Amino acid sequence: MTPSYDPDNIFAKILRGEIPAHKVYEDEHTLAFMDVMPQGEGHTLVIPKAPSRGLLDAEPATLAALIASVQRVGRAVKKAFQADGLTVFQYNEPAGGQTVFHLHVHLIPRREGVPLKR
Ligand code: DGP
Repeated sequence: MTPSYDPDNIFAKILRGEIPAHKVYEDEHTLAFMDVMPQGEGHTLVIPKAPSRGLLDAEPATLAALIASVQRVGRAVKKAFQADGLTVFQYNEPAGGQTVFHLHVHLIPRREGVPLKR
């Protein structure tokens, strides 16, 4: 069974302003900030403000707001880093690669011929 949402996760603390983050976009429902362990230049995370653990427990309205921000932030980071493309991915639960248990989407601007760091 999937554990319930833990309000002490690191992204919830960023949302509450308890720990710092390099924020690049914010609206009523979402926040975007730079990843502290970037797999490429411009690696950005977009999160909903609603307390969802992952994709599978999120409300449809939360996902609608999230994907709209992913597109908006994705366009901006691709332009800002003069990228040729954009990689977007998202993990769920430890077996799925998730390490921070507040729903988040990774955005990495990509240049032709430049691999991700890991
Ligand atoms: P994952 O749960 O595997 O999708 O990855 C979580 C990502 O969050 C990972 O790329 C590193 C990043 N991260 C972890 N802790 C912090 C933090 O305190 N601040 C920021 N900005 N990013 C973090």
